[in-house]
Amino acid sequence: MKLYGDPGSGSTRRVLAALYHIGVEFDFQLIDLFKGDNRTEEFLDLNPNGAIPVLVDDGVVLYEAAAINLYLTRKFGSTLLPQGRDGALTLQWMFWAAEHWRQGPPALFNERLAKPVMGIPQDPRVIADAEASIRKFAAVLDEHLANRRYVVGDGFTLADIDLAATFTHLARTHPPYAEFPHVMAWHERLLDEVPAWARTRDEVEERMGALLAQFGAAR
Ligand SMILES: N[C@@H](CCC(=O)N[C@@H](CS)C(=O)NCC(=O)O)C(=O)O
Repeated sequence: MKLYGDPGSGSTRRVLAALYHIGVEFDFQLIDLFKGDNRTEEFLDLNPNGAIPVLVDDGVVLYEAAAINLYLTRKFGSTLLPQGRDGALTLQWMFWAAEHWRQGPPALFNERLAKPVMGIPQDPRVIADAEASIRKFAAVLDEHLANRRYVVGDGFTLADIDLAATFTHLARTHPPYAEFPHVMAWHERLLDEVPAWARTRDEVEERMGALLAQFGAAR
């Protein structure tokens, strides 16, 4: 089994967290977006979108982190996708994360991290729209988490992974999550209680630190 990605990428992190949590052995191939590794003919054959992560296993080539994680949970029978009703709720939150929750944060990544690194001026309107979207959906998640330790049931699932992924560049992109105490407390709990989540956070920070130092950018 081989994963193509970058430990600094929030989407790659979702799959790495699942692999570590399940405890699967795998090979890792770094796809450095800044070097254009995602635009080579070889990589585009795996994912014509030129995006990471990609998993190759036994002749199966998969892109989209959520699809890869669903494949892994089925292959290894992991509780990351619970049975029955909680399984349906896990899927509900994964789709919600893709359709709503993860819309604003990539815009903040572009405006507050990528553009300054490339010397391009920020667009305050894009930032305002992204923050409005984040606040709208964070209010829903905050209420859901008011009396819960995890997003679904009483354990870590793919729903937590897909939602918590937007915390990956928190220190660099400043989404207004601090206004939502239950969301903040849930994310802290994941870092405290789920070793795979803390490990991927550390790997993100190490990779981003090296990348930003390379570009001479302040973190
Ligand atoms: N919906 C995809 C998103 C993948 C994605 O956008 N990956 C980013 C890195 S986090 C990427 O490869 N960007 C490079 C590009 O699209 O050119 C998933 O969940 O896997």
